[in-house]
Amino acid sequence: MRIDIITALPSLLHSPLNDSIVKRAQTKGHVSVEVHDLRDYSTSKSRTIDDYAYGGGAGMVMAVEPILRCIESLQQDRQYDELIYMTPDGETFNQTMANALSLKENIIILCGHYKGVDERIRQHIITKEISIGDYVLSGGELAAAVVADAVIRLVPGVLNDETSALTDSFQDDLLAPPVYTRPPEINGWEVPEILTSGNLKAIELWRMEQAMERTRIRRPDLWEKFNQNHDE
Ligand code: 6GU
Repeated sequence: MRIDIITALPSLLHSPLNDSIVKRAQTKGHVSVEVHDLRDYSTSKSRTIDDYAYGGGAGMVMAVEPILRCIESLQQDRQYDELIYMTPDGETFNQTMANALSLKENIIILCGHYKGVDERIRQHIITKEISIGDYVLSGGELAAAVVADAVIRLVPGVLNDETSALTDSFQDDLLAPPVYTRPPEINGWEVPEILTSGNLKAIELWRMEQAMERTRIRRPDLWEKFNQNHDE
């Protein structure tokens, strides 16, 4: 899979995409992530990418031309399955969207800034608009890093048995059960006996019960969804 991220602030993306699982996914060749500085596609000497809003009012608008030039140059080399715009008024990101995006071959992620991009880019170029939740960030970069991380770890081959996504929270509409490691007791705090029993069937059952109980108490909305899917 290839992910091209277009941004006015490339440095905000370098650190989150160059560590841990996301870095390993790139070195192992499962994914390549390229960050593009929108200013490189400006036509002005001062590398401007924004302009005043028509109709007046506070705040600048990201102009059509640099974005078009950048996207068109990327499209010369490959076809893109999805052109995503990161914006607080997009569809709220979730694990289902992450799963779907992890199956795509090539995607572009455009990070919004200032008052956003000229509406014509959204109307004619963008195929999907994503928000990561109901709060406002200074720009789409951190949101793009969140989406890229969630997607990359799901790309086939990226995770091994130990880090398998199958046991993640949300993967089956349930939160993950609690986990413990050595020592078996510290400060009088004990590991649940069943986990040291060696009874694999009983442990699996206990984890399922814990996951269900946790979901019921913490996320009644997910719990309802889980029950609907398991009623049929
Ligand atoms: Cl995608 N962008 C910005 N600026 N703020 C956000 C967001 C995106 N998602 C949630 N808040």
